[in-house]
Amino acid sequence: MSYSTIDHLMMARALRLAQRAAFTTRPNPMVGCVIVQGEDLVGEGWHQKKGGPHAEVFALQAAGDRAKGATAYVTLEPCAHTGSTGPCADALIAAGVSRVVAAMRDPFPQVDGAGFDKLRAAGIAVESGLMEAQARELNRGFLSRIERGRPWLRVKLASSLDGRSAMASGDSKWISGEASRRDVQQWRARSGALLTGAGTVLADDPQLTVRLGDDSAFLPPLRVVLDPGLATVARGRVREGDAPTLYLHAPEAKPPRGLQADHVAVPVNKGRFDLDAVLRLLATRGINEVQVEAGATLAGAFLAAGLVDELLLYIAPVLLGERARPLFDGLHIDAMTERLRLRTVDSRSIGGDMRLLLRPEGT
Ligand code: AOF
Ligand code: ZN
Repeated sequence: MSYSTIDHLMMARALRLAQRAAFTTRPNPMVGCVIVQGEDLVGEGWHQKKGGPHAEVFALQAAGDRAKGATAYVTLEPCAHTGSTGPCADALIAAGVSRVVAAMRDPFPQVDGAGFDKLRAAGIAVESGLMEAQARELNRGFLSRIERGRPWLRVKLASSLDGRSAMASGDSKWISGEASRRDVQQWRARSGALLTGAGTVLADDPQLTVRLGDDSAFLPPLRVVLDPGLATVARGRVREGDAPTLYLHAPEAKPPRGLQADHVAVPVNKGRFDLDAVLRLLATRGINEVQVEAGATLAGAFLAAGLVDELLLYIAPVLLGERARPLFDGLHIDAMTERLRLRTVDSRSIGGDMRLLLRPEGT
């Protein structure tokens, strides 16, 4: 399939529109739509929140009569199902659009090609795959949940230049600078869940809420605490603030009488949480992206289990010395041939720190 410059420009615009809802669409995907008549942009829109109109509906509304004979660019296959709104495929047909260009097929079981089929059956020219890599990147959380049955997993870490994550005492306040800590808030806001361990609750007492520092709208992420014995349910700021909290515990743990907090038992193997089961459980709750903000034990366990999709690493220009804690516990690598390779997806400086976004090879 060959696409024109206009095609590329319009899809790029639709992708940017989609991204406006990064903090608000969950668990739905981010979707943008641009409608073009000849070379004129006649309507555009994006899906803002679950339960609200889809991107195509806003764009068609804006275009009105000018949608007749136009091309619609959509970052995801138009839906074929009646969910919170009527099928977008039907709306595009009714508006008289003559060509639909999608970035990718929607793997959501109720759509999954049925939207394209509807459009084609109505005589509309349908093309899919324009800027697909960018569209997949945008919705990597949603796609992970639908295609793999588990959320996209990001581990956020702050380290010293010598790769240390905390002092031997557990003290880690603060390794990264203020600008880095502000930057983390953006990543929290796009996450469906922020996951930590009981050890971190006791050592750092994080609140795990989103503080963007402006009035941007966001959905508060679910705070998830892995606490085998439910030892922290009565303490910790993770219970405070305007966000839900979920405790995951070992099956044998006895919830204290009158425990109000949401809690679910998860299989534990040899004293360790079945992390795959943890992620599957979160997927059933509509979580697209999980951000782990914990210590070396949990970060190492997720990495050793092969469940990490990306590392968000802030490296501060400080040295903590050899008695400080490593970034990952439990990674036993003896030979160069066993080394865990990562690919640098993005690197930039934030304040005086370096920020790296890394993905294991093959992700
Ligand atoms: C589209 N355009 O803008 C979006 C689509 O909860 P509902 O009823 O809104 O349906 C959500 C599903 O619809 C979602 O899982 C995804 O498959 C699709 N999202 N489709 O045509 C849009 N947001
Ligand atoms: Zn739709």
